[in-house]
Amino acid sequence: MPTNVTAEYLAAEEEYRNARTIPEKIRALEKMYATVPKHKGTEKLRLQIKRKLSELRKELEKQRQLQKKGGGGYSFSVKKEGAAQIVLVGLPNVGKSSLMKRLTNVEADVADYAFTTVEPIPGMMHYKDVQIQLVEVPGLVEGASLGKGMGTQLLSVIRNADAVAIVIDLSKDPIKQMDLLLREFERAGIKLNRRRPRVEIKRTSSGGIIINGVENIRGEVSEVMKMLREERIHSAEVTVKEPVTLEEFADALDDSLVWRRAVIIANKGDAAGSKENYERLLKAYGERFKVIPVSARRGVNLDELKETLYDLAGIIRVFTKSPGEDPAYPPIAMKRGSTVIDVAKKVHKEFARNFRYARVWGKSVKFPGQRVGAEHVLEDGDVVEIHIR
Ligand SMILES: Nc1nc2c(ncn2[C@@H]2O[C@H](COP(=O)(O)OP(=O)(O)O)[C@@H](O)[C@H]2O)c(=O)[nH]1
Ligand SMILES: [Mg+2]
Repeated sequence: MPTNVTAEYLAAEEEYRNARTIPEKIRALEKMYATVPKHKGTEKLRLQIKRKLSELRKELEKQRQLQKKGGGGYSFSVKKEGAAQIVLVGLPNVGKSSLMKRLTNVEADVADYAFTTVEPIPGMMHYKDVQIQLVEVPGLVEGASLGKGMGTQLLSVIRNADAVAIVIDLSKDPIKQMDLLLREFERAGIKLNRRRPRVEIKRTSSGGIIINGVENIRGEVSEVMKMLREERIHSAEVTVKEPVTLEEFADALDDSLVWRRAVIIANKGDAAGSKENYERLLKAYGERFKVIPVSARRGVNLDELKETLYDLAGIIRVFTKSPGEDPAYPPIAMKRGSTVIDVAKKVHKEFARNFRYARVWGKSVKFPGQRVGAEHVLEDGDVVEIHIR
């Protein structure tokens, strides 16, 4: 135990020792983590706390699964439809249902009191020839991740989605809302607009641990070895592709974490005080999140919102065509980063198997009808003509 911890830390540690339930333990550990002085000498301690938190998070999830099997709990999972699934998350009463009504085909209930919506409600947003599924998640409340108000179920809906749209009410303090939401996400192991540190782990059947890029580890390598042992990785080729701290290395190893792209929808832009609140929100979170101000009530800025959600979905539209014919309609929705061969596979197995080359028109090529190979990466709106043997 480092000697230089604070009284607050010791109190939190005492609380942890006395904690009996998993949520109590999690709260106490979070306090410990928050009150530990951040310097080199406490790095191992912080790692230990994070590790314990990750274990508890997994345990909580396991309990939930068991409850579900026993018929004692609900499962809120929403079947994915369309090209991507985006969840709308926020506190109660921020205007999620109103936005669903504006953006999709659902008849969502809008009401002036909290907790109108008690289970996730999906709806389809049709934009640029693509169907994107939006899911309204019932209002998150403080402690949701610890099981309050169906919180763990709701958070698992969020974990399963492709991307997250956080809805903030500009008629109220936006920072308070964000702090509460981000704390719940953090507890649930959902990382927004961050990416998994680039550490690759290839398990091998023998040969022990080999580390490539060891100079990228900003900390003691013996700690890394210990983490791997604790994860029962005894033989593997580990490649550290960018500089990482020990905590970042731990995050890369932690398979209880999910990494998702997110934007902030700043709603009620028509309300009193909304301008100041928007400025505050932008100042605090504008670097990490795209913030898009709207008014669901007045229908303001909804086209830009659709464009933002489309972009968030991370999909591209690809039009296929046969030689001498016009492009087929509608286009196929593909994940961003998809290649010509990915499209061929989606069209027909034979196309992929007998692929020779393709001609492409659009943003990804230098001139119209350019001849490209199987691994050519496509862009939104491209037209592809596949030539087979
Ligand atoms: N002023 C204003 N009120 C809004 C706006 N959007 C929703 N509301 C109101 O906020 C309340 C809650 O809306 P609702 O969509 O049910 O929120 P939810 O609980 O997040 O689904 C209702 O009284 C809505 O009329 C908006 O853009 N401006
Ligand atoms: Mg609602």
